[in-house]
Amino acid sequence: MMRVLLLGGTTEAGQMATALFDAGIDAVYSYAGRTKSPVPQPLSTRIGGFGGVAGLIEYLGEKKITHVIDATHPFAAGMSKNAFAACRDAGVPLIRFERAPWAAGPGDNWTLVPTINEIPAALPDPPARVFLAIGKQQIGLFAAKPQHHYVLRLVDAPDAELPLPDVTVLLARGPFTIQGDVALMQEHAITHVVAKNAGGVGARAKLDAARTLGLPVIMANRPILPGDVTAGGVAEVMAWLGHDADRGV
Ligand code: 3Y8
Ligand code: NAP
Repeated sequence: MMRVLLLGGTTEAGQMATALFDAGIDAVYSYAGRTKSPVPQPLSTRIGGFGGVAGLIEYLGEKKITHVIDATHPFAAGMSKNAFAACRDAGVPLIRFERAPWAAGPGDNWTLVPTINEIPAALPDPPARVFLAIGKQQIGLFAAKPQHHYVLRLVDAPDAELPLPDVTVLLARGPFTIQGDVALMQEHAITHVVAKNAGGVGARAKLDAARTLGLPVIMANRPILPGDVTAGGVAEVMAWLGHDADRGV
């Protein structure tokens, strides 16, 4: 009997959840528990870590999971690596949902750096006004460049003092719009935009807004993830499960 574990936390995972639900497939949606009130999903939902690879192997056995879909964010490298190792050791088939990385187009002024760690060094020395749209997990890196005014966009209010002397915090959860991001950048007189190469649609607006305003973007490339069984879309994953998305069970 098929039972799917869907590792979520992205727009595409939400789309995957709807397809699984519509096909009547027994599936559970998994959030890490990073945000206070995650978007509800049509599937039964679990929240929180598994307890590393060993914890995930135990979960797969206990819940009799027959397939795992890794639809986590391209920067959720820890989860993807754990899922790969646990599924390999437990002999459970795994597919990773891979959204295409963004590529610069005409009018874009992007500086690509290998990882988030290299972003502060790519910022100018004279004081600038930087839109930091990378969430809050790596904010500490920017304490190396305290001279800038940072505008931070977070999902939840920070629970601790931010390590930046000159910062404005905006609370918002995506997906975002170009108009909204143009207005935000104008209102805060942004001179530089910082982003992760997340791909997908939910975080794309700020790049189009930056192009509209002729602003430079400093972007971190995504980590290399294990496993070569990947899918670029919901229908491909459903076919991998042996279900045609539009035919249902
Ligand atoms: C907890 C689930 C949906 C999913 C929506 C996508 C789109 C909007 C854009 C900006 C960039 C950022 C951040 C972002 C986006 C979608 C998607 C995406 C970027 C939620 C969610 C969870 C998270 C975790 C959160 C991280 C943070 C990253 C904010 C829910 C809303 C910056 C990534 O406060 C924290 O600790 C936040 C942590 C991981 C990155 C970071 O390092 O701080 N996402 N985001 C998931 C869980 O618990 O498992 O609350 O509903 C999901 C979404 N965030 O169904 O509509 O699919 O990417 N999320 C980035 O891309 O750079 C915001 O502001 O422009
Ligand atoms: P991460 O660094 O890759 O993973 C750290 C640990 O968090 C994992 O080892 C696991 O804990 C737990 N975890 C992560 N995703 C989980 C999930 N979907 N279900 C259950 N446990 C999970 O993760 P992250 O980058 O902090 O991302 C956390 C969540 O936010 C993910 O759902 C991801 O899709 C979403 N998200 C992340 C980003 C981003 O920029 N990183 C952007 C948008 C959405 P254990 O080891 O205890 O199992």
